[in-house]
Amino acid sequence: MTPNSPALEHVPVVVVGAGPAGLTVANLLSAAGVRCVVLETETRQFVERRPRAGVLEEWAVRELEKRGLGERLLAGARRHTACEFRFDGGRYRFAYEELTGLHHWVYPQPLLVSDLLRAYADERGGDVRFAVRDVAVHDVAFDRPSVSYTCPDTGERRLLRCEFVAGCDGARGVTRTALAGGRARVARHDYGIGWLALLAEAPPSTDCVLFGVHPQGFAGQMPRSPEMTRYYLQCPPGDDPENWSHARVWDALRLRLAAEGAPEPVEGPLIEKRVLDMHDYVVEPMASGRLFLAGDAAHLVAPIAAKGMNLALHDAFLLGDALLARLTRGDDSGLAGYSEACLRRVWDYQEFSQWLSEVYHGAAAGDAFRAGTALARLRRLFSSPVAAAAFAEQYLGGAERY
Ligand code: RFL
Repeated sequence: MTPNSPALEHVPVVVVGAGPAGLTVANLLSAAGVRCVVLETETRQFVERRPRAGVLEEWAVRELEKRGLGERLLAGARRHTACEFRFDGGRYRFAYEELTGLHHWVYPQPLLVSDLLRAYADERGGDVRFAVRDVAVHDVAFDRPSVSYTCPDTGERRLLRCEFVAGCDGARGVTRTALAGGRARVARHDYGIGWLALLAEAPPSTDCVLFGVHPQGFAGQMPRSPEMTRYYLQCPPGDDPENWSHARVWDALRLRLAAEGAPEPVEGPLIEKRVLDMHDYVVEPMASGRLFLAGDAAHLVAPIAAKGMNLALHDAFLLGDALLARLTRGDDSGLAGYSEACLRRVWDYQEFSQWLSEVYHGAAAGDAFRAGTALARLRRLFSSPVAAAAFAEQYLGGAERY
């Protein structure tokens, strides 16, 4: 090493990103005694507060529990057994647990991230480096890849030499671009729709998720806690959140979620207001050489069906297990089949989100034909037990095989 070269360390695995995917991989490794370093561009306080997802599928929670990561979640999460559709002025409760025996768990993503950080960093003394800058991945085509970054305290450039890199840095990360020199295929889908995503400091008006299908646009209510509710309002893509005053938001929610005999949304301060342009992508394959992507770094699913965090966890379980098999037993089979095993569920969930998008947005498409077929899809859920069972299975991610 020359005096100007970056400070060098060796570690078996570098995990880029301290979201649900990266922290789950890190926990699996550290629980088995395999060292890793997690690099994160934000501060700990920021990642523990960033509001996002809230709906977890039962298989994901069971898997966290099996790995000793579910205790706090099971103590604090709420079980949801039904959702409600509102259309044509009526309310239609869809009791999915009765159909499948499965339910959703509602647990805000920042709480899950805190639990995972506590288990990895506080309880096991795992290495997470927050607020790092200029992360770059090198030489993933070779046996000794490395990851470099700038240390926030000293401004010094550091180099971590490793055997494997887990790219868990989300939709805006850098690891995706290091895949096979940028030659991975990225399949994209743009819905041409925006959602105004809102967090209200107010209790939900009902105990369950609400989907309002209305000619003026979709509206959704997702309870997060007894004091906090997430709402969505369909809007033009690229809309400015400032176009949505407090009064306009609550008028639109009342209108689009209105139904005979239904309580109105409970008004409260809006502590988050941002426009999401609804789009999806899938990177194929999710791995190249010594780099393995997991979660939003590899695939984005618009939050239409609340699938993103579940997929991130699914990847992380597979990747953690596969890395352990390789590093502790020399068994390469998990890593070899990793991308394919993840993508089967990813594509299934993408297809379901696309199907559901038409149900939510068809009525407001300004096209009588699309409005008619979207309504037919909705009615079928409440008239055909077979259609209802199929929907419930997809909504809960409960298929026996993907
Ligand atoms: P994350 O959570 O984005 O974590 C990535 C981490 O990497 C850091 N990072 C970097 N670190 C190092 N170097 C770099 N160059 C870096 N660049 C970025 C970031 O700071 C971050 O800490 O990705 P991960 O782990 O893959 O997890 C994915 C989930 O966060 C995401 O899929 C869900 O939030 C999606 N989603 C939902 N999913 C569900 O399953 N159920 C839901 O109910 C649900 N609701 C939602 C959602 C996403 C939403 N937004 C904001 C798009 C609701 C919303 C509004």
